[in-house]
Amino acid sequence: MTEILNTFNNIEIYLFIGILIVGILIIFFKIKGKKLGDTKRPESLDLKLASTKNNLLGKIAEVVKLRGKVDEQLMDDLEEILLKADVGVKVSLDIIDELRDEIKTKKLISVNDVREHLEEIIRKILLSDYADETLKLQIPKEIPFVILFTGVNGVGKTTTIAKLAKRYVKAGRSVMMIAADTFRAAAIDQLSIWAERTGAQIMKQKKGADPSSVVFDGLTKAVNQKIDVVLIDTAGRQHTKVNLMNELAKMKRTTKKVVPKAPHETLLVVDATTGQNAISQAETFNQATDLSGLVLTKLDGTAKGGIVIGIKHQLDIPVKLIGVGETYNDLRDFDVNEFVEAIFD
Ligand SMILES: Nc1nc2c(ncn2[C@@H]2O[C@H](COP(=O)(O)OP(=O)(O)O)[C@@H](O)[C@H]2O)c(=O)[nH]1
Ligand SMILES: [Mg+2]
Repeated sequence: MTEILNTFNNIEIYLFIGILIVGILIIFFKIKGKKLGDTKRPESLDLKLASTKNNLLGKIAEVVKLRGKVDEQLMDDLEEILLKADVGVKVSLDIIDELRDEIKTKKLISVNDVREHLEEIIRKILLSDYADETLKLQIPKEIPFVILFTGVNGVGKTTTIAKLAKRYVKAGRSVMMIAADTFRAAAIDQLSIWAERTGAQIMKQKKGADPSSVVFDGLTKAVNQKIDVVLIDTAGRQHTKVNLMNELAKMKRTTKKVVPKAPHETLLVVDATTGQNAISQAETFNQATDLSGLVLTKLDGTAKGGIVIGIKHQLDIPVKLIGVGETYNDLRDFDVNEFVEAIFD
């Protein structure tokens, strides 16, 4: 009898231990799964651009439904949506003019047809504006590949440099950051931290040093050490705008003394959330220094992504990179087809 009881107890104990092990395994894999999730794949672009999509296509659909008929009021309402979404004045007018033409020639009477044509016009403009562009940053045969970053304070220059450094280091390239924003000590410190975190080298001097001399020393060292990619961080502010522009011009001349074809890219970083302000910054900087492209940051969570549609049309400077968040994964090459798909599909 006691033997039977003992066996019974043993079975219970084995069962208990078995359940315990299974439980521990489940918890272990759950925690492991969470850890893997931290280095998750980049989120899809349509999620990042959801606010823009709602603000543009969502509003267009709403107005079309509310209005219900094709008339002047509808045209005005649609134009207002484009302007409010920061598509830009010129391109908004062009889009509406073309829509009027199509309504006339194709005798459109249904509001849904009008909506479809409007979307098609926007899509066409974007695709044709970028038809001849090669946007991907290319490391030339002769290194170093030198990128000069410009832009006013707070737009995301330093963060973009960090993201790009990480991208190249991950791809096995050597990277040097040059701290040519010598206007603020904090800027030099911030860049140093990012260099350490990303595994890039850094060339820096003290606050107030001549930015061009930092650039000269950095590039000379980069050439000697056969560094693949050099990322130059510049100040967003000077005592006057003229000072700032002169300084940028001098820095450009200096890069050419060391690497004749440099800078291979002169990128202006602009903050998408500032809307039309970003366009006027691009105009000012482009007058002072030939820009090869734009980096449009903070497109995540802003409804002002319409700026992408207008900026190339208005200024003929292509968007080359977009910032859609604060992690390393959140700097993307701008791909017009992907953008169009994210907004329209
Ligand atoms: N949400 C979001 N924030 C960004 C992005 N790019 C930069 N930021 C933030 O913008 C702020 C200013 O960036 P910083 O690189 O210091 O600007 P800088 O003055 O131009 O060098 C920081 O808090 C960044 O984290 C982006 O693409 N999305
Ligand atoms: Mg900075």
